[in-house]
Amino acid sequence: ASAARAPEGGRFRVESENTTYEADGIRSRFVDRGAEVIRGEDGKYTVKKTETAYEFFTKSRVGKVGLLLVGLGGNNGTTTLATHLANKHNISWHTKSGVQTPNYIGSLVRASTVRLGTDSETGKDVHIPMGDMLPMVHPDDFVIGGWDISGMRMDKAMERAQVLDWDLQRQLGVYMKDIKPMPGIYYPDFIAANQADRADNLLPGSDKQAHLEHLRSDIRGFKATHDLDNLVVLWTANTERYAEIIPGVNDTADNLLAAIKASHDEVSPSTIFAVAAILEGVPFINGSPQNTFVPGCMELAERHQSFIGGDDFKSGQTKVKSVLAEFLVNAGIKPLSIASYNHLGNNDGKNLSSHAQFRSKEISKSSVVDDMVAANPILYKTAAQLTAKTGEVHKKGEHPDHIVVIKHVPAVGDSKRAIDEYYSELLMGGRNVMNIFNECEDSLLATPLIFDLAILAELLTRITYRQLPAPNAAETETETEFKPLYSVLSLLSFMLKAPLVKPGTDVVNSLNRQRNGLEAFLKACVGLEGSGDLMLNTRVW
Ligand code: NAI
Ligand code: DG6
Repeated sequence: ASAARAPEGGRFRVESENTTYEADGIRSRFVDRGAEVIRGEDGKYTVKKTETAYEFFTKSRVGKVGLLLVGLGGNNGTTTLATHLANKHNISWHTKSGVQTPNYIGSLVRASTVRLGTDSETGKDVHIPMGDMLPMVHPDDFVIGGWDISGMRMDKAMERAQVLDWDLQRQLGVYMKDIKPMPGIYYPDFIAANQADRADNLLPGSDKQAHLEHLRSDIRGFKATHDLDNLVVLWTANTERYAEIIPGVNDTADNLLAAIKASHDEVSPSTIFAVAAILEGVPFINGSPQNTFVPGCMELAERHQSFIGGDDFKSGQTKVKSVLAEFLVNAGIKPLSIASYNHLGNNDGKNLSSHAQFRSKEISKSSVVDDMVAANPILYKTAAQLTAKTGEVHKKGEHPDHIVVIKHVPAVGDSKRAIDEYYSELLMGGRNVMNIFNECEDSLLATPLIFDLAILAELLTRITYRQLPAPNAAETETETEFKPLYSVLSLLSFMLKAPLVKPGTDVVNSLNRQRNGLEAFLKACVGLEGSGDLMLNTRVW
C-alpha cells in the first residue's frame, strides 16, 4: 500500500475565529453546552446550563497505517482483506446480474455523508462524505496482516469462507496466495470444542508470558517491516466464553500482568492480544462479545494511555433493534416483548452452537434496549415506582421480555437469517405485532465496520485536547498540556453492540444518538457546532 495518497479532509475550510489551519494540523475551539439538573426536596427539578470550553488539535499527517486482524483467516478477516485488495487494484468481476465493481458500501466513513451547512445561494443543505470531515486513512491504503490459529493460505481461506463471488475470488487469488496468517494462541477452553480441527497454526507451549512477548514482537515487527506510522489491532476471531472475574487475578492491572506471568487459566487469548497492543501503545478493538476488557485490562489501558474499543460488531439485527426500539419507546408505544431468532451456517454460527460462547453473544445482543427503557418511566415503571405502587420491595424496574436465539444451520452458509417479533402495547389496551425478516451475508455487513473502526480509531490517536476557561467563567487559567482522549473510545459505539464506555458514564445504545455524537465530535474538531436540527430559519417569519 502507498502512503502517497493526498490526505483527505481538504474538501472544505472553516472560516471562523474558532479554527486555525497550521502546518501540521487543525486547531479548534469548541464550547460544550449542556444542562445540570438538581432534584429538590419537593421533587422539582432545577436546571442550570453548563459550558465547558475545549481546544482540540488534530494532526493532519496520516502516514502509513497498518491493520492487524486477529482471526485473519476467518470469514470477516478474509472478506476484509479481499475487499481492500479488490478496491486497491480496482478489480471488477462478473456476477449473474452483470459486471460488479468494488466499493465500500456499508461503511459509515466511506459511504455516508454529513450535513455541513446550507448553500449560500440556494439555501439547500450541503452534504460531504464523512471521510472528508478530517484527514483519515483511506481503506485502500491500509497495510493488512494478522494472526489465525488456522494456517490456511488466504486464497484458500477466502474460498473456505464462501462469501465472495467466484469470479472475484479467482482474480484475487494471485494477491492472496502468498499471505499466511501469523500463528495464534489457542487455549481450547475459551472457544467451542468444534473449532479444534482448524487449530493448526499455533504459538508453541502454554507459557502465557512467552505468548504475550511473542505477540508484542509480532506487532513491532509488522510496524518495522512495513515502515508504519500507526497501527490498529482488531479482534475478529472466534467468540470466546466470558472470563471469570477473580479478585487477585484480573481485577487490577498489576494482578492481570502477574496472572499472565503465572499462566493463570482464566486469562483468555483475547485479553493477551489486548494487553500486547496496550503495552505496544497501539489501539485494540474487540469485535466479539466476550469480556476481553476485564477490569485489569481497562486499568492497564488507562495507565498506558492506550486506546481500546469494543465490544462486538453491530452489523444487522441489533442495529435495526436499536432503531426500532428507540422509535417505539420515543413514540410513546410500549414494547412488551422482543423475540429475536437467528440462524446461520458459517463458522461463527458453528462456534456459537456451543453454550458458553452463545452466552457471550446473548449478553451483548440483549443489552441494546436497556437505556431506552430506563429513559421512559411513563411506560416502564422503575423499581421505586413499583415498590411505592405495590408495597412490596422491587429490585428491578419493568422491562420488555427479550429473548435471543441463535441456531447453526450449515446449509445457509454466511447468509444469516434474523427474525424479530416486536409485540407492543397501544392506546387503550390495544396490541401491535411487528415482524422483521432480515437476510444477508453476515461478513459483508461486518467488513465495512472493521474498516470504520480502524479508520476512526487511527484518527482518534491523532487528536489531542486541553480544557479552556468557560466563556463567562471567573477563572482564566488554561490547561497548558494537551492530552490524548480518554482510553475507552466510546465514539466507536455506532459500530458496536455493547459499547464500552468510560466507567461511571452512561452507555448510549440509540443508533441515532451514537451517530450524532460522532458527527458532533468530528465537527467540534474543525470548530463547527453540532447537527443544527433546530433549523430556526424554517420556524420563524
Ligand atoms: P470465523 O469463525 O469465520 O473467523 C474467526 C477466525 O478466528 C477463524 O479463522 C479462527 O480460526 C480464528 N481464531 C480463533 N481463535 C483465535 C485466536 N486465539 N487467535 C487467532 N485466530 C483465532 O468468524 P467470523 O464470521 O469471521 O466472525 C468473527 C467474529 O466476529 C466472531 O466472534 C463473531 O461473533 C463476530 N461478529 C461477526 C459479525 C458478522 O456480522 N460477521 C457481527 C458481529 C460479531
Ligand atoms: C448470529 O447472531 C451470529 C452473530 O455473530 C451475529 O451475526 C452478529 O453478532 C451480528 O449480530 P447483529 O445483531 O448485529 O446482526
